Amino acid sequence: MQEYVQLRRDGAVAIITLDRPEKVNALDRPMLDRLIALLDEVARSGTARALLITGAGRAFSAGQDLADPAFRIETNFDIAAVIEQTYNAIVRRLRALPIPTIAAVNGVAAGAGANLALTCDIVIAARSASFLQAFARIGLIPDAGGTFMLTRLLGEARAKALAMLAEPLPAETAAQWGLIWKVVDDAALAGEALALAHRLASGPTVALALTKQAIQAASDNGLMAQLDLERDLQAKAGRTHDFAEGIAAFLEKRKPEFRGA
Ligand code: LHQ
Repeated sequence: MQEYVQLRRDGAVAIITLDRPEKVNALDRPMLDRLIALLDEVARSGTARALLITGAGRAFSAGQDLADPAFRIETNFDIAAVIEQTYNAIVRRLRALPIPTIAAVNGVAAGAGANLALTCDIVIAARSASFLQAFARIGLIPDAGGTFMLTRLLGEARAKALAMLAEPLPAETAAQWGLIWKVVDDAALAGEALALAHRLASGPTVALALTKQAIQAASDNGLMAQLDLERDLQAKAGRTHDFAEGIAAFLEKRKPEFRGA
């Protein structure tokens, strides 16, 4: 059976490709289930030190496959259950994964496809890419964490307009607005994203995981709680080999060799 989501390894980098280009990588239930299984595999392996997610062909993902037989309005399917079992499960995994996640947005990212990209820690996009909160076009609200990410990253004014108007946001504007990390020329995207993933994969993995945890917690915490958390997580970082290596390398004026522990 053809798999529409692929996982491969490039050294310490795990690469997940949404690979259904003829349907602009629209996500049907088997793809979503496989994506969950692959995220679990990456987490379980314990050897991947960065995860790169991208799309095959001209799009990143068109979001939910609206033609999926498992998604038929007339069967009165349980939309809440579907969301919990698929998109919410994916967002929870991406946020909890203790390695940096990078989305390389190669083309349009629509609906839940956009919001899965925005859930990644670092989003790098091709200049021709765009982000489309398509939900209002079909009478839905942004899901897959969209209302959270848009509001936290952009503020209510832009979040509401993007969600209610459902107009595509060009990648360059997304970068100017702080929705994503950066834009590169289309031809450079794959190379730059992989280089970024390798750079992160050779970093102090434990410190990066703790950084991710602290920054995500900052959305919910006040300053006092965040100071407590930073203290506790820094204590953990301070017990790693990579911290000792980082200090030694600095004093010896050489590049550190982090081993991710
Ligand atoms: C598609 C799709 C698609 C199926 C293109 N489905 N076939 C979660 C769970 C529970 C409830 C519901 O919601 C969710 C989350 C969601 O994600 S809801 C939002 C779903 N996504 C959309 O509404 C986006 C729909 N797609 C589009 O707006 C456009 O296709 C975009 C802007 C993504 C790309 O436009 P184009 O570059 O012009 O490509 P196209 O429209 O020609 O699409 C190419 C083919 O892919 C075409 O098939 P065909 O057989 O005619 O060549 C499309 O029908 C198919 N396709 N999106 N979501």
